[in-house]
Amino acid sequence: MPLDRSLEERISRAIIRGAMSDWLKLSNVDVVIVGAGPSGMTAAKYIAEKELSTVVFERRLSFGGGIGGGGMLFHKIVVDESSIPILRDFNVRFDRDAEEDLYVLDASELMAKLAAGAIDAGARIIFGVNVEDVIYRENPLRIDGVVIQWSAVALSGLHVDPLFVKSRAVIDATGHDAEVLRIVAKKLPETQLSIHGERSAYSEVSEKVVVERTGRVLPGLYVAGMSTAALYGLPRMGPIFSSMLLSGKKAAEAILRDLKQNLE
Ligand code: 48F
Repeated sequence: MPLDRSLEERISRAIIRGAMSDWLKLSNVDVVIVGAGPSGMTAAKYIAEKELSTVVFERRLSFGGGIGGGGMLFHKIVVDESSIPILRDFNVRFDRDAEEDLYVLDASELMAKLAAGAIDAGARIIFGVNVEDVIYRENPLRIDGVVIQWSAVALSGLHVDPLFVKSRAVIDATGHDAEVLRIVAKKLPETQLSIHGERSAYSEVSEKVVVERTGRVLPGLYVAGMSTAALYGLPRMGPIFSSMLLSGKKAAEAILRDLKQNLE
């Protein structure tokens, strides 16, 4: 090794080598999760801990999605008891509300620990990457991966061709806009997918039906979190997060089941 390399040169070489080594592995993974919000990070942990290669692409430079804003910027969110086992899996602390049958937790702790849980299970969370399209195959039709671009390029408006990531399953965990599903509905009309758009708030119903409808949308394509409400025209629920955690876990279970079947 030349001894005369400056620290600046060595910094660059280490970053480039580390990134390229990771990206070579990321070009073909078992599962791509789009969006590092609560549903995406929950799904990531439960998939990755079963030894499937799992990457979460997040267009922002931070994880958490809608968690960080708490309830109208108050730093708390709530859950009901249905998601307590998931909070325990991620080691998230919570308090029972003094009067209501609800549990209260810090938004910052939930963000940090969902991310830590996913990463410790072996998932990669890659920031600053926008998923702008999917890869598909025909006869039979299936989603075969995603098309990605740096968020900074998307924001710049420059015409730069993207790159591809092949995967056996893709989860749309992009939240209220259901971005991946919208692209598929528009560009692959033969899927007959239509996005109904989420309805106004009805938390009690929404918390149940979002979880019920979570799962496979097409071969290779799954939905979790608020994308589910957007897809099926379900009501929103506001800053109660049980359904986001349960939905992420349910999407993970659906993928684990389907991918296991494919291997048999
Ligand atoms: O919105 P978000 O938190 O989705 P979620 O998991 O949870 C919803 C709740 O936060 C809350 C709620 C529940 O009570 O109503 O809003 O359904 O996280 C979605 C993440 O996906 C990223 C986005 O930046 C956010 O962090 N995202 C969205 N579109 C893309 C994307 C895209 N095309 N490529 C990459 N990341």
